[in-house]
Amino acid sequence: MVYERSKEEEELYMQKEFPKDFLWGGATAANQCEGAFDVDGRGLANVDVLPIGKDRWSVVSGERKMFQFEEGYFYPAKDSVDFYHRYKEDIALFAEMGFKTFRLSIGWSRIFPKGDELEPNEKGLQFYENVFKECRKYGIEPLVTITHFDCPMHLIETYGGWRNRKMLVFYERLCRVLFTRYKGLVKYWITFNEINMILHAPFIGAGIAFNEGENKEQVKYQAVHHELVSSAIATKIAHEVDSENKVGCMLAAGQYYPKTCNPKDVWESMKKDRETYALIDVQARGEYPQYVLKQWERDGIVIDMTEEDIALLKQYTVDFISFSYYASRVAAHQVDDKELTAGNIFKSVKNPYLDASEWGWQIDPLGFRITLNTLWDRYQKPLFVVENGLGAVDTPDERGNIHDDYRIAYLKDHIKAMKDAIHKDGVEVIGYTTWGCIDFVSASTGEMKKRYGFIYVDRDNNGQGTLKRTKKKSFDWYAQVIASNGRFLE
Ligand code: BGP
Repeated sequence: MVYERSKEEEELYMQKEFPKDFLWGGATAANQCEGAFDVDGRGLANVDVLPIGKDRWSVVSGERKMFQFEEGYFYPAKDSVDFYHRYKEDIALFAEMGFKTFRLSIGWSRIFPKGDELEPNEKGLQFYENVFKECRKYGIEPLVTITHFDCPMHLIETYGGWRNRKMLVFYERLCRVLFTRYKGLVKYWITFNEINMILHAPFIGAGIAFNEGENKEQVKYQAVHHELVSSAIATKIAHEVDSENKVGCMLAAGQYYPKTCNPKDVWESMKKDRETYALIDVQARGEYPQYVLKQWERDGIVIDMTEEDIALLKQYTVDFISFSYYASRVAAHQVDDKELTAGNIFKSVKNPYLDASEWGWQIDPLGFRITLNTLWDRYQKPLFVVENGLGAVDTPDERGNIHDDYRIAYLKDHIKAMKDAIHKDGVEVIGYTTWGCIDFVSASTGEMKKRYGFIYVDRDNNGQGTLKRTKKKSFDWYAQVIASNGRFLE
């Protein structure tokens, strides 16, 4: 669906830029780009033992315990695209596009290989210090996700991951080390990537693998509580260590539309949206919303929560709200499986008014504007779009060039929609990092084939390839968008 505008809107649109210090850039995640899974002391992590193929989802969802590499499986994150050894080359390319910011995440088991050590692994700390200094060399502001699904396997096998309150100690230790070591190098932090993902993919959201017969909702929400308190503690420490620090929460967003005006469908879409926002309500407002407490009552969920927890949540709310947007979704009170389409982990009823990507993710730039407005209305805190992009099959032509006009079209329409949210709706947006600014491993499928980058990487789903980096057509296009601060969008 092309983002339509009236003539006068187009006129107004073309005159305006984005805010003066708007943070344009691109986003990555350690587990999807670094590779070097066992280099310089890095310990085994949950994100390493996710195989590509049909069994991946059972591991991601915590239904199947796969705590080690097993015969007969391929694990794409072991090497991925080797950002660990090639970060200088990659950051130079990001700088060539004019990035103002670069989003990356910390591999927890690089800093604490087992997770419960008292002292960090210096080689891990040195790696990220080198990366941040490389960014600053080009005037690029690092935007650091402390946990982008990573959890050391030792913490999972010994303590059960985030279901165990001891994780508050280990995560606080990690944060204190990061904030102290990188003071002056990093000031934008995100505590947990897509914290709502824990409700759908608990093994990557919270290092949870379920035991036979246990109450999964009880386990998930207790783990959620531990992460929310940890996020508040991280916010407290970040501000104590450096008053310059800005801490954000992060959710996988995308407005739910009711399938019809039947009040039952509208109610269903409101419930699904609340599922998306519930945890952010806590991180942004400082307390659990009544609808969550009532749901726990109905479902017999009893959370171990102390007075101190409640006080921490209340006092240390976030400075900004960051989120991923790929697609809007559709909810209905009665759903027939054949109506469903794919989406970022969450299934959605197919929207007949929208086109979809090759992976079935619906393309809805106006939905992006709607989601921006909903989040702004709900929280009235600065918004940071930290993931938006199109996963597509990019095929080099006979000369090795990639003509990803489809990706340019997707990004152009979404940036236009974001611009309207800012200039016509008054939404405060501080930055935009496209997802997967360089090709690497897909989180949901483990594929290399599902490419998001402005930079093509020669590697296939089986790990074959030279890892050679090649600029796509969208590389120069995005460089112009940034250079013109959003005026150029043709
Ligand atoms: C989000 C994750 C990212 C990224 C993105 C795209 O859930 O925060 O890690 O992977 O989804 O999804 P995919 O890689 O499955 O196409």
